[in-house]
Amino acid sequence: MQTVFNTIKSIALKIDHAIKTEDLGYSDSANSSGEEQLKLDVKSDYIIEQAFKDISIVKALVSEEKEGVLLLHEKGKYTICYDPLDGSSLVDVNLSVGSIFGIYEGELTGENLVASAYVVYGPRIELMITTRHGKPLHYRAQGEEFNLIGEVSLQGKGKLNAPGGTQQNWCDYHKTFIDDLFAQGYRLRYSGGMVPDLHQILLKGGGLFSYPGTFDKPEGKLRQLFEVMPFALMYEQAGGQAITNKGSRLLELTPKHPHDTSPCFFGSNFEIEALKIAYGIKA
Ligand code: P6P
Repeated sequence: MQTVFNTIKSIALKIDHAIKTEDLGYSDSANSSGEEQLKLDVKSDYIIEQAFKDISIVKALVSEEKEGVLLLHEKGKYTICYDPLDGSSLVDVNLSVGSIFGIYEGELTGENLVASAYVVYGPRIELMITTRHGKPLHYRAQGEEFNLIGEVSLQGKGKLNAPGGTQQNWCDYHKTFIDDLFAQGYRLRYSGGMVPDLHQILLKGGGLFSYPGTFDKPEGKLRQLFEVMPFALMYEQAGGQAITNKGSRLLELTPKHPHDTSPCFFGSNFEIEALKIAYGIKA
């Protein structure tokens, strides 16, 4: 597994360089979700594929930017599902973006997610890594080296509220719940980039990130394999919760298609328990 993490560190340095030096324009292609691809999306995907292709413990790759499964090594142990540059449309307004990695052993289901990692490309390059054991580990790049900053834990209750999705398409009880958090004094922290938005809540002690089912996207927008479940593992290992709109753990999801999405809620225990009440999941 350490080989995978070391490879992610080298990927992070290469993608950060690409962000800072390469063309921000659109390519002439679309990804498997039909979204226009930036040249940076394609370049970041290429960097990741090239980095893992000679790592024998990596059986296959599944990219948010492509259809299907890329088989690398028949006898490999891990399948890595990744979003190469999540929130890439924010690069041209100079906001932070990120790469997300889910490391699966066996079938691509939540229970087989054995580790996850994400990289934040911001004023500094930051890396978060977790397995099923222990707290997430926070690293910061200094030149070509990643220095360990420490373990990350969520407090029981936080102060930040990151409400995703188009508000006019929220259901009434979701809007009431979100507005009530603000009425309690929660601070709005939402950039439209999942990685920096969830990173901020983790590092600032807690709160809630929500991307609900909406009238236009009943199954939510965020992808189970590449986005939702890797962060669900991070939040659970940090002492928080990560659930669906039905109250089940996101790590119990079993995607039918690699690009399946799910409504998702990540946060400290207090906020998640309050959401369960607002959603009628618990009394
Ligand atoms: P909305 C970026 O496009 C992304 O996939 C995530 O990084 C982010 O959390 C979400 O979409 C933002 O979506 O609908 O709130 O703009």
